[in-house]
Amino acid sequence: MSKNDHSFDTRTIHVGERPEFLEGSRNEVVAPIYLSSTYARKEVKNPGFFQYSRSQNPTRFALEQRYASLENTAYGLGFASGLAAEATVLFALVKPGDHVIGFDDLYGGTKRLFHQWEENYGAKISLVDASQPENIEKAILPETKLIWLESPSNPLLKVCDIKAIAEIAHRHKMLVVVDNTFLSPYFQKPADLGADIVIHSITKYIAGHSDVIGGAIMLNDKTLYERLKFCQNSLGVVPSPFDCYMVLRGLKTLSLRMEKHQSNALSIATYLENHPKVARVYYPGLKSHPQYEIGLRQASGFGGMISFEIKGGEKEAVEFLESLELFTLAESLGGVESLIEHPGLMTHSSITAKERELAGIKDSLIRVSIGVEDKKDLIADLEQAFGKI
Ligand code: P1T
Repeated sequence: MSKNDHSFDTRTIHVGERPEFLEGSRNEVVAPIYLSSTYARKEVKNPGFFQYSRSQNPTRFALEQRYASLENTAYGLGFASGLAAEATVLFALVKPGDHVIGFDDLYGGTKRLFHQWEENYGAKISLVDASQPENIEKAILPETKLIWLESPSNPLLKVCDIKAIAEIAHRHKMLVVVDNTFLSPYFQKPADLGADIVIHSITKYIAGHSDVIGGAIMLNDKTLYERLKFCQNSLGVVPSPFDCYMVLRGLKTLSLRMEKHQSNALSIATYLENHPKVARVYYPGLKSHPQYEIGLRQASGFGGMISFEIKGGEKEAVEFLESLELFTLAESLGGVESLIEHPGLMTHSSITAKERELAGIKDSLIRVSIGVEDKKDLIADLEQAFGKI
């Protein structure tokens, strides 16, 4: 039985941990961190598997095996950040004159990267509301190469039908990229739904402890993998061995963490939905969410991210955020500690106010990454902060 035949929870712990090249010679239960930047060869023309750490490194190799295993794909690639993974996909696949269709609700840094690609490299990008698949179909041009999705999206938690969009894309010979950061492979496996490329900001749930910046690409197609691996090495956008080790370690508790993030989030979303000072709650696990049924069909859970609009505007939102004591006011998400932020002034400030308005990101919007603390303490902190405004 190979390690990849085991269930998801077992694979988060074991895949890659004891690579075959360790067997026989060493007996650590936890694989060491391989820091060497280069590898000796016995013969000039026979370099062996490891040559130079930018091209491949044993700790990264272990992690890439685990990435592939968890997303049910043939291949995994590690990157220095989520944005490094994204830039590599654009570098490898989007040339001047090519067209990309993106979800109109995406992480602000991803939109900023798209704008750079448009301005400096002559690509065309259209952002559409992908929660209605027909909007994708309408935006297709003869030169469209990629469709770029997040589901749920950042920060409005919109859900799109990955399978339906993949069918449209493949009919038109286009590729689908899904950023699976918000659910992690514990709750959703986009490649099983037809996505060609799965992307992660590893910084978030996969590493899980707010102490690593990392990215990943998982995919099945060998030619595409070889192209992306070539670009990973030529651009040099690789993670350090220490960061790879941190992710291998963090991943071992992914299943436990995701369950707790989700059960806390469901209770807190319900609390917020009933709060008199809250105008609207965005959480895919609430029956009131417009794409609740799609989420239920394509994922096994709804995750730990919630956004909500506070009654009032920016002033009330800022007062509320600055009154919290247990929630940490910070960008990022997916760590064990609860984080809270104002998308308009923080994570999505790199796009214009006009673009935020078009995407529906209001000044009263607050985004919460629910941690794994005791939910009673989290609700008590929210309650005292609501009391201050
Ligand atoms: O930060 P980095 O590891 O480079 O990942 C970028 C990224 C990509 N995709 C999604 C869905 C993301 O949320 C992010 C990063 N997001 C934040 C820092 C944030 O607070 O939303």
